[in-house]
Parts: sequence; structure tokens; C-alpha cells
Amino acid sequence: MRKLLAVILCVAAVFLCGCSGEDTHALPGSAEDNLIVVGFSQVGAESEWRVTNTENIKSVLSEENGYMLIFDDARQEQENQIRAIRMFIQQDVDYIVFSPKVETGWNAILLEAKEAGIPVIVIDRYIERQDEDLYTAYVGSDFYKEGELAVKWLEDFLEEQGRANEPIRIVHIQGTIGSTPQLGRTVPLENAVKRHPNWVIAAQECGDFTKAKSYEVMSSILKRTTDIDVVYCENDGEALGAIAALEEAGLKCNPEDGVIVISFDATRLGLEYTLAGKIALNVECNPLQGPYVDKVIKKLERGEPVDRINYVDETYFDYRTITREMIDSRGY
Ligand code: GYE
Repeated sequence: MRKLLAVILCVAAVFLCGCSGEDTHALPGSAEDNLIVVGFSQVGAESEWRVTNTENIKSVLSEENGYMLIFDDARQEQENQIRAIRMFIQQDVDYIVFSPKVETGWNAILLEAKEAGIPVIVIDRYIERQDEDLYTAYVGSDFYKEGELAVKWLEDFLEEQGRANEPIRIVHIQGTIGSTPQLGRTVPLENAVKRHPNWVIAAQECGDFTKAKSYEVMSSILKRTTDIDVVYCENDGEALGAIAALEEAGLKCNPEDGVIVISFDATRLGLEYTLAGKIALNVECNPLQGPYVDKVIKKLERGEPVDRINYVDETYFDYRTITREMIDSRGY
């Protein structure tokens, strides 16, 4: 692409000089034609997490840092992502970065990228195993680890409360079905339910990682039952929607004598709810992936080897130990 860009700039320079007789700065070898061209296909803007992720990638892959970023928002449609990636290939970008909505369905388009010799960096969510040789590196979270952490926390918490053997009725609000965060956060919970004969999934619905959908499904679940001990939400937006519905139905979201709400992401708003005790546990999912992507690309530019899997740093927040200072000192 840089070669192509150089040719375009050269032609433009000749044209401009010819027309105006003035010198132009857009000559090959100038700053512009050294920019690394990246096509970035983002899933959409469904959550606070996603918006922060987009802003971070845009701010890091900036012109000042040596990039020309072509951004495409797929508005939650996999077909739009495929179309955008195909457009990036036609534009002969230097790198393709994309956050796959779901794990399946990428084989054909990634083969096209491979044939065109364009390295692909998968961020945020994974793609299925059989396509693993079709991308250069992955930057994102270990979602299974996040799910395991949440489940272990719940086991310990119930034990401390002396409820290890009491019936525990769990409402499970899932993320976008078939996406890695949904699978990684769902499987450990389902396995734990199999391990604990006293745990039961009272309802399991898709909240699609949005507050609105979660509010809607939680409200309809509450029409069927209010006998709920735990609400396990797969992101903060869903937790906020579920809490609104629970409170409207007169239930308390309070881990000590009400519903234990578990969430993922640890966005600023989600952590305010954790500080207030309404979200008992918030497992962080770090959206600040730009610096990791930058590092991978810069290494590839220098011809250095890169790690295929690059997990971002993450922690978790417990309502008993979170403080105002922790929230205020965070970068997002
Ligand atoms: O948890 C959720 C978002 O893929 C990690 O998608 C991401 C998830 C995140 O919409 O809020």
C-alpha cells in the first residue's frame, strides 16, 4: 500500500506542481507516504466497552504515530465486516485489524487476505480454531479465565455466607450468542452448575450485550419468577439493564440480603454500581487494546517475530474492597 500511496502522491505532486507552479510537500519519501495504512473493522457501538475500545484504537493508530487508519463500523452485522475487509483488501492496505462479531464464518474472507499477502490482526474476540493459521496475531482478553474467575468468586462468596449447600437460583443473561466473550463467560458457569447440584439456572436469555435488551428480557423473566439469588450478566450494560428491571419489580440488588449481581467489563459506570454494592463482582475486560496492536505492527514492520496470542492485563473488583480512589485513578 505504501508503494501505491507513493505512486498516487507522486502523480498528485506532479499535477499540483504543474498547475500552480508551487512546490508541494507531498513528495515520495515525505511523511505521508511512510504512513502505515491500517483497515479496522469494528463490530459496532453496542456498549460502553466498545466505544472506549474504538476511541483507544483510533487515538493510538493516529497519524502522529505513523498510521493512516481506515475505520469501518459494521453496526453488528457480520456481512458488513466481511464487506469492509474485502474493501481493505482491494485498497491494498498494509494491515487489517478486526474484531470478529462471532467466531465462525471468516474462512473465505481471511483466505482472500492471505492470498493478497496482507497480515491480519484479530482483536477483542477470537475466530474458530480451524482458521487460526489465517491471522498473524490476536490481541484481547482471556474470556474463559474471566468466566472461571467469576464462578470461583461466587463459590467462595456463597461458602462465606454459609449458603454452600442451599438452593441457588441463577438468572443468566448472555452476550451475543457465538461471540467469544459469550462462550468464555457462559461455559464456566454452566460447568459450575453441573458441579453444584444445589445451583440451578432459573432462566437463561440473550441480552446481546446491551442494556435495553437485558432490561427487556429481565423484565419478562420477572413476570415468571422473582425467586432469584444470583443474576449473572455477561457485561456491564446487561447488568445495568437487569438491575433496573429487578429494582422496578421491588427486588434489592445487594449481595448481603438481596440479589447477587455479577458482571464483566468494569467500565466506569459499572464500577460505580460495584462501589454502591449493586454489582457484587465486576470482572475487568480491558478495552485499551490500541497500544498492544501498535506494538505488534511496529514489530512486524521491523521484521521481528510477534507473539500470536497477546492477552491484555486485567483484574477484578469486589464490592467489599473497591474504593472511590480505584475508580478515579483508572484510565477509562
Ligand atoms: O464485554 C461487551 C462488548 O467483546 C469484550 O463486547 C467484548 C464485549 C464486551 O459489547 O461489553
